[in-house]
Amino acid sequence: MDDKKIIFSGVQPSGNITLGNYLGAIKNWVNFQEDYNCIYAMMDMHAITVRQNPAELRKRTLDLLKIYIACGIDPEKSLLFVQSHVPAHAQLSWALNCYTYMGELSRMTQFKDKSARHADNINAGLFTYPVLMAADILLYQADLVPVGKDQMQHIEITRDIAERFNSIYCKEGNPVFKVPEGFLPKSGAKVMSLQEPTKKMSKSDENPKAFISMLDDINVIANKIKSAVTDSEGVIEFRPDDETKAGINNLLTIMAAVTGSTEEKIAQEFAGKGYGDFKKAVAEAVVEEIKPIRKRYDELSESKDYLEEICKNGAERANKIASRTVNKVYKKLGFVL
Ligand code: AQP
Repeated sequence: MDDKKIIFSGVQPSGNITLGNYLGAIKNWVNFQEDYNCIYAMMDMHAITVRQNPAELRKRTLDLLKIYIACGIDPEKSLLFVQSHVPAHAQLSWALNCYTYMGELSRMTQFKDKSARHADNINAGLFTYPVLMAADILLYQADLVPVGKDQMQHIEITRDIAERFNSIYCKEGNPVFKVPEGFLPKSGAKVMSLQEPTKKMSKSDENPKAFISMLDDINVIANKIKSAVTDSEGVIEFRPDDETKAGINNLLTIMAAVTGSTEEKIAQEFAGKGYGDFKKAVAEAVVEEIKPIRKRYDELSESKDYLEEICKNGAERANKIASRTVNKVYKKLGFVL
């Protein structure tokens, strides 16, 4: 490996990828590829913390790889792999479980949200999800983890676990784990639901009108934006601290993230215009962004062998890097090697 810094990130194939996943994470991954060693995974092991249909999970995992590539992740530049192809994730996760406290895990917002939404299946995996995520990141000695805002709490606990482990076992310096930093995009770090704009846009939302899937039909995307919940004030202004403007704030954020402008500038451009015109413009901008991605995605659907080859090569390379970290950890723990 050269001396470039390391980026690690991933998405779980727990549903069709949303505009939120794209703007909060994947879109930003593309830009890192020149200056960093980038590692991006399909996080299928995380997806089973809620019940999945096996055939759909298998399909969505490969669909996710197609989306990564269609969005501009280049398999020649970035290391792409399926999480379950690398046993070290489960191995390190178990070890780190023994260095993570119940109290820390019970404070995690995602655990609280998901256990409320899946009250019939509050499994141990849902509770220890952040430990597996810590293992994902620490295995590759990542410097930077580009994520959406909802995952920042999990980056914090990853840092705590890494620092704790290092302080117990690496007193003489030479830490086992690099302590990673989270990285948020300027706009789009938290894209909200189109129907309940005080809630995050999620791919597992039961209401399909609440989220835009990157695989939605182009007309469906435009219609979902046009029927997004706003307010009755009729004023296009960016007021991030005003909950009554959550719908308009969200559309401004989406437009800013897609165009590379800022919410304030866009609000100025649309000052005095009606919500109908504004929604139409947001829909057009989003469709323009997604259209070429869809085209490339459809082309990739014809290239099964190419995708399988990427997964195979990715798994080989990832296994090599990850098993090095697991060996270091096992040695520190006192396991017989
Ligand atoms: N609404 C969002 N806005 C911005 N970023 C988002 N991310 C998720 N939702 C938004 C970011 O996308 C990356 C991948 O997320 P994930 O699939 O690993 O898990 P998640 O955060 O739980 O995403 P979802 O869509 O809400 O999935 P479900 O419904 O299965 O729980 C992460 O970087 C995340 O921050």
